[in-house]
Amino acid sequence: MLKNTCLFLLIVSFANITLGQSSSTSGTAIDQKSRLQWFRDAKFGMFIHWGVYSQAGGEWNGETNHHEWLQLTAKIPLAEYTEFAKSFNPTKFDADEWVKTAKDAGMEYLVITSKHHDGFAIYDSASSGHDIADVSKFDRDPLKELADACQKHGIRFCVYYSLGRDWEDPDVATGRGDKVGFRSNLIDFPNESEKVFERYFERKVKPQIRELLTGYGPIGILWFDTYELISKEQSVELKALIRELQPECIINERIGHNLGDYKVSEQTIPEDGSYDPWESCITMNGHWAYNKADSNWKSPKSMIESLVDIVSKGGNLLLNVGPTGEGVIPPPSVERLSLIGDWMDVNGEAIKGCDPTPFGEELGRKEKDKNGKQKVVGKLPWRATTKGDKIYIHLFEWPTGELVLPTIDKKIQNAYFLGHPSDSLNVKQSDGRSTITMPASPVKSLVPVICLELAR
Ligand code: FHN
Repeated sequence: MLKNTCLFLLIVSFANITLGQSSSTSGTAIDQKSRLQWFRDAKFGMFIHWGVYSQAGGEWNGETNHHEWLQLTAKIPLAEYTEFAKSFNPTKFDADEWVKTAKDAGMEYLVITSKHHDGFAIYDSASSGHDIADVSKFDRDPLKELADACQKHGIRFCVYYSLGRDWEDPDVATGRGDKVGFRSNLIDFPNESEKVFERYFERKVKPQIRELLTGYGPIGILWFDTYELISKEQSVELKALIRELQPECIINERIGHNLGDYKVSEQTIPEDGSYDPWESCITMNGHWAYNKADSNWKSPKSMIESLVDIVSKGGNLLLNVGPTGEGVIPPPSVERLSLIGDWMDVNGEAIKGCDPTPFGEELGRKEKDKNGKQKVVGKLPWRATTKGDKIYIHLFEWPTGELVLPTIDKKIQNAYFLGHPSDSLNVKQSDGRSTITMPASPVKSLVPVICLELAR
């Protein structure tokens, strides 16, 4: 068994593992490896984009392609947006329902947008008047209820926080060079050069991060977004604050300045695998927040294939839902998550706690096309994950007759489809190849998984 593909980059950042010492809430030292262990085993989480903007369902003045950037894309002055926030009253919001939907899908953690770019906190933020408690009709704290429901159902509660964009605060500039102000509220605060990030950092960021890390129990991940113009010193200070308040809390890379604990890829799955922790965050249709006009839903099979592809490359999938303004996760999302959950019920052992592929040739190889543009060719319609003495082969297409795999230098003692442990498959290992005879009729599964049990 050897890692022989050019695409599987073996990067072990020792710095990450050895130097990341800090003490836990119980004062015991925490190393980076233990801090990240649950995340590395979890593999699959729910991303939730929800806030005042969800009420509009993407529609404003007849335009239907708005989303969580509504205040900016619809050019809504802050006073009018705050007026709009007053009607935010998600009476159908049921934290237990949301968390159960995640759990039943086989997800292990949940990341909720505590404050998105509109600067509106969907929790009771003592340090800001631009929050659900002070502005909206809704007299409950959704974050508190979600944190409690996560605790109850054994799901890690995590929070998203828009770090370098805030369209309510007068001191948040964005962009450099020809992009100065490109993601700023220039309607209420037109002069970018007057904006002093440090004022916003002291007035809003640090107080709110302290609120989130002291008022909602254990926070699994602080999922920052769009760090924009935060300085290295400020990112360092913020990380120190988080390590002090919750040493076990994981911080994603969007704290800025390479100070995060893991890398994020958005709406893409890297071609290369990595041993460093990483996560792909992906939508189920074309939008993060609820957009009632968007029915471009991905198929459950394609989302399972994405999960498998990501785990086979050493990563996590953070799959997004955009609940409505009333607080309901759209039925097309719930239906798809339920089918993914059915698949995880049978095949979850080939995902959770697994290591990346032992092969690599299935990921294809890089080549330059006639215009010199790099592309990946020769991908095979299967992926592999491993756990101890088992290799799991995930079939994206049903092979006709037999499946030929690369060298496996240990004897395959047994091979069967997950869900069918007593139907052993015929395996032949010779000339550097392992050949598995496929049953005549395909196994009924969106992505059938073969378990290969190897001799110790
Ligand atoms: O601008 C945001 C966007 O609204 C969304 O939250 C995504 C999720 O990762 N992050 C930013 C775009 O990179």
